[in-house]
Amino acid sequence: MDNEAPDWKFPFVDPATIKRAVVICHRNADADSYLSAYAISALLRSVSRGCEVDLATPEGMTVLTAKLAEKFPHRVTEVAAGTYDLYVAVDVGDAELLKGWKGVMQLGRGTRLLVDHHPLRDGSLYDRVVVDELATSAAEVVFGLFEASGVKPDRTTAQALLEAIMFDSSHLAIATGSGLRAVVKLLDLGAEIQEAKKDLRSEPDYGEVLAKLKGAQRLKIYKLGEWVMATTLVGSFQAHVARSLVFLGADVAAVGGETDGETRVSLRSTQRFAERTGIQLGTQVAEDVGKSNGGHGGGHATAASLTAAVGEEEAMKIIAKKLSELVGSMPSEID
Ligand SMILES: [Mn+2]
Repeated sequence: MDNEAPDWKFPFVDPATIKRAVVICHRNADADSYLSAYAISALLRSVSRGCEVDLATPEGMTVLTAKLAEKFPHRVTEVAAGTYDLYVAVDVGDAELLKGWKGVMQLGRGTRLLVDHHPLRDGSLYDRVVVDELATSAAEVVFGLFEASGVKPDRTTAQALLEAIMFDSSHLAIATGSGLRAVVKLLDLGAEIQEAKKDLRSEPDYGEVLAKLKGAQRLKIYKLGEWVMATTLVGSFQAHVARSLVFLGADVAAVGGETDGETRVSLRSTQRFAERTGIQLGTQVAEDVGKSNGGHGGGHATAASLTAAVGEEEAMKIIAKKLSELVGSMPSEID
């Protein structure tokens, strides 16, 4: 090999060597993960003509993502078929969320990339990582790859990126300057905000409605110093229920449930709680509690989740204890 190898842009290897690639979402792909993967596939096929790209969704996708996948169609595979020259994991956070694809990537001969906006905890699976923790969506990072490559996304790809950014930024409410700049450029490329809002609207899901109302019925309220913590148990939709409890006024919410022989817990807090206490739910609570109880965990400052090998009641006690240690105040239950 020539010592003065050219400085390849994305995918950071000679594109001519890539005949077959796979872009992998996190388990139960959400809109940001799927649409970012959809756009990466378009970028790959434009820098490596004739390259065949699979899009992988380990354990399927959410209801909204399935609807978006009809508008932004791509060949999707849940499990690996054959070998790949390139693996691109997108929006995954913890590599465990790649499920069976983690092992496939470890054994595969292809180049392994990560494109993400979650804090990187362990990059050992990848040959190269492109992570921007300040981005509110993986799609912003993907758009950055288009710009660095000098490739203009077509109108459909620009629309997909806009919808992913809007999905992950609460319709731009929490978008940062760089996110908004990306949005303006996508609009210039033909993407439309109204169309995005319409596409991201989802029909109420009966199971989700019941989970939220049952979660409210079983609610426990605690005072942690000056903060209000809400906890509850539901069999599914833990993340939706946790978000609803914060919407109702809790400073921090923990929602657990036992599914498929493991306990899953979703954590949410307000921005105000994160800023005043300095508590990062992803690294300081979810990762710590998950790891020390036979599971995994991770996420962002105000939104995180974990799995644990202890019962749901026990998991909630451990989380309450962890949060009270971090806040520096014993929990007192309000009835
Ligand atoms: Mn995301």
